[in-house]
Amino acid sequence: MNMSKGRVGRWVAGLAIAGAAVFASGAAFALGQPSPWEWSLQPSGSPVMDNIHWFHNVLLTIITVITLFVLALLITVMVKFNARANPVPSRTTHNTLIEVAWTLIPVLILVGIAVPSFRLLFLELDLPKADITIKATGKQWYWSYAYPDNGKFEFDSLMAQDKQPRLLGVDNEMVVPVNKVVRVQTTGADVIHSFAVPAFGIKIDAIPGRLNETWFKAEKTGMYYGQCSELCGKDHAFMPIAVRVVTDQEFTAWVEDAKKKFASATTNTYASAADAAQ
Ligand SMILES: [Cu+2]
Repeated sequence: MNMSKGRVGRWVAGLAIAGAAVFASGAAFALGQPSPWEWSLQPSGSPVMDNIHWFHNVLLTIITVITLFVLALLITVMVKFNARANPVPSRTTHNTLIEVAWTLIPVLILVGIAVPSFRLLFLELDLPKADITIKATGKQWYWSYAYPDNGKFEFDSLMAQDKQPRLLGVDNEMVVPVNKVVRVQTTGADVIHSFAVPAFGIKIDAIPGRLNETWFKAEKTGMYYGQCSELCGKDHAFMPIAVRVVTDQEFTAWVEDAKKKFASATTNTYASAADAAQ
């Protein structure tokens, strides 16, 4: 008996140490990109992601309490009502109070989950008035970004082998101003892709012949990375999304540069999207 208690004690101690190690390594969380030993969501960079974090933690708490409760019931049944401990079983078949409780309580829990769940869905789907619109076109295998509000230029964004973080760095980043509502419209030029940036809490399919939209508001300047999240062919894993969030002045300056730099590179995605729709 004492032996097994000691073993359980060592187990618990071992788990605690492992947990602490994971926490310590997690302390080096980088904003906007995955980090080694990451075991939860990326740090939030937008109001939507703040809400996703909150909802995730609430659900995790509810699930944990329910699981522990069921575990306690199971252990009670195993210890108190096994054939040896309880040779003459009770012949009870109904208990109105318990039956009402085990119906009503789960219903209340589900309703309690549904309310914030719908609130979050509406937050994600109801676009606030946009300060800037960017059209992201998924192609095999890179992204093109068009800035219809800022001079209609468009450019391609390809993974850059020589850039860090590995497999996430690109040659031409998507640039957006900080604390502005950015409307992202997505479409696919060939097959279905998916535009996803975890720190902003966005993931939306880019479908040929259709225009989807989502939004984010980056609350801090810096780099934010995402990836195509729909299996789209051979180089699906190598079409990262890199978003550089800058101040208003930096954004204005970048737009002026980009207009010149990408003037000749302007391709006709509107035409190709129309082709795909036919
Ligand atoms: Cu893709």
